[in-house]
Amino acid sequence: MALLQILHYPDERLHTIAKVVSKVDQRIKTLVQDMAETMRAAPGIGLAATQVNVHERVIVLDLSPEQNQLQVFINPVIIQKEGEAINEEGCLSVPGIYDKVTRARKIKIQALNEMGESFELEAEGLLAVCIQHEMDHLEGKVFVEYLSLLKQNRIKTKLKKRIRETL
Ligand code: K1U
Ligand code: ZN
Repeated sequence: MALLQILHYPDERLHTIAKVVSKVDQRIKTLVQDMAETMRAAPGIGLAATQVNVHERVIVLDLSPEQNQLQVFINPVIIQKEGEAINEEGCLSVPGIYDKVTRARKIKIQALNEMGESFELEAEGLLAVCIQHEMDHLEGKVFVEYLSLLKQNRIKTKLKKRIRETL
């Protein structure tokens, strides 16, 4: 397994739209394992392939306290949405920034698992928030883009300053 580098906002590569995975082969299985290791090491509860500069429709999540219940979503599609909920979000690509985002309260998704098998899942609460947040990454969207332009510019300035200070 390998630790992958996580891209940081405002890196333009975070705005790439991911391609559909045509075959769940050994390359995708290795990517899933590397993404899981990278997410757990960060530490985080989710990761989209876009964040590690791989522009294919792959998401990993682990919301368990022991970090031992990996959930894999390949080519995820939202097939039902219900209601609205506002939740505080964070992002490994926007370190140290947390803010409220409005999303669907309940969703039903269809995806492939790491064996290439199709499944459907109903989600609400943190699971629904994370799935929608990670699916946005696959569309090239970062959660701060739901915030006002003033907030987005402040975040960009802060993160660029942090990058300069670490060089
Ligand atoms: O996409 C990402 O960068 C992962 C992100 C997922 C997420 C969390 C909360 C709301 C929406 C999306 C994170 O994992 S941020 C870090 C985090 O939430 C966390 C880290 C350690 C322990 C518990 C939570
Ligand atoms: Zn994120």
